[in-house]
Amino acid sequence: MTTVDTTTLRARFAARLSALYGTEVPAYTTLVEVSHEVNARVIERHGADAERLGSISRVTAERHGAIRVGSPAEMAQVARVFGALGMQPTGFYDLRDARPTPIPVVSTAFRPRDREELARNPFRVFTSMLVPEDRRFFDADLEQRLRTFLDARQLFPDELLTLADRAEAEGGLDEAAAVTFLDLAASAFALSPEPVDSAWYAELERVSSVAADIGGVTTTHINHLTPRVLDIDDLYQSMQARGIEMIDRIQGPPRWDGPDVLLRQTSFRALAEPRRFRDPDGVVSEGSLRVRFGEVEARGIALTPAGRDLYDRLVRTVDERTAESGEDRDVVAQQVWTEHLPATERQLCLDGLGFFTYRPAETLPVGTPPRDLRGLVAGGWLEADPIVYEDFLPRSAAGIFSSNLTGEGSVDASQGGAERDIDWMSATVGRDVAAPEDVYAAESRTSLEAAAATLGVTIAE
Ligand code: OOG
Ligand code: NI
Repeated sequence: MTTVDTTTLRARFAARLSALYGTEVPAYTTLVEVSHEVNARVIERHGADAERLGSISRVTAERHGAIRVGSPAEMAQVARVFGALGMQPTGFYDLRDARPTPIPVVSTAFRPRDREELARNPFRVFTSMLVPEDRRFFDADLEQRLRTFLDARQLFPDELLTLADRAEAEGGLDEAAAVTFLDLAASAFALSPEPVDSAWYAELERVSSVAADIGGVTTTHINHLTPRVLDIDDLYQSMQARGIEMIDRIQGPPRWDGPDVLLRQTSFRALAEPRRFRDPDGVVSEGSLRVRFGEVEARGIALTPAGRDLYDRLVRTVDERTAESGEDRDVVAQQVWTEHLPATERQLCLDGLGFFTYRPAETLPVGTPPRDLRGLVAGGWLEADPIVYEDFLPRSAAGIFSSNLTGEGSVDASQGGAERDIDWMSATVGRDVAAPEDVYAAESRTSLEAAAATLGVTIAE
């Protein structure tokens, strides 16, 4: 019996979700088409250089999904489904203190962590869960009713979870079981035709439309599925040229002449989708909800903690200068970047701001190699290859959530919030939630140790 291994399962699942989402949100198909055109143009312009942060086959298949669940029990089940696909919880994001609009969720991203696995298929899913215990959003009575509602629903059928556990334990499934697993998994994320209880949905919507999207219905669904492009400015213009109205800017770092870092994202709001509603008198009527998205992203180099601190400082500087001068944010950001960030990838590496892997240079200099990383790179002993940023940005995530809101919601800042952090998330999913910077640092260190061993040096730092 042929075994469908973890990697193949993940690739097939990503392709299934993409096909499903395309039938649900037709503008997504346009977005994918335009992304392919943009990527082909970049490859034509820059050749092999364009693939420095990922091969064209990886980038073409690359997607991130966003889903939302309601409770720790549901989160733990999601972890099992993604565990079967080789996707591990990575990073912790608390959107409850997002500005300008707090969102009552905390999140992690399920993704492969291993470089080779990422190269084969980098599918990742930003997964958020409600915090009904947070008094800033939900009073005791609403919390109680919300939890009762969430406890009564089942997002993932038992058969799916059993197959997921088997796939994870055995590193794959035979073809027949794989087909069943993929069918069940994809349909768990499809939009349900079940009528929405309109009074319950509206009550939650008064708190937050994200709360209603999660806790107002008995199923979950993909909120968006995001392709990756090699030139997001070209993509933005090309979509507008096709008559699709984009949000007013690209989020994250600006376009500039230096190295791309972290993540740039932009999106359009999907059209309202027909949904059925059940009114308090039991009558079912046709209505619509507008909660889904077309998002697209371009990825850059992962930043070290020092690089990330600098990034956060630059973002604040851009905020301040934009507020003071009234100039366009993108123009200001480009100036600030040019003033403070190294203009080359090599300098980003030498300044310890970006994460890189290292390998011995093809032609080594003569003499004795120095014993420090900087000296080895500067002296031409080591070649540095950038590590691509595989995670998310809290501020952009908050932006995506907010552009999704139908109303302002209501937050009572005088109330205490429930404590949530990465350790709480680890306990909830029953797996270690890794901090992204630790994953990048380990990869960088491993490559450096191997390269140093080849050169016969012991790094002194
Ligand atoms: C998730 C928003 C975060 C991103 O790309 O930053 C996100 C959501 O809307 O559920 O997907
Ligand atoms: Ni997203």
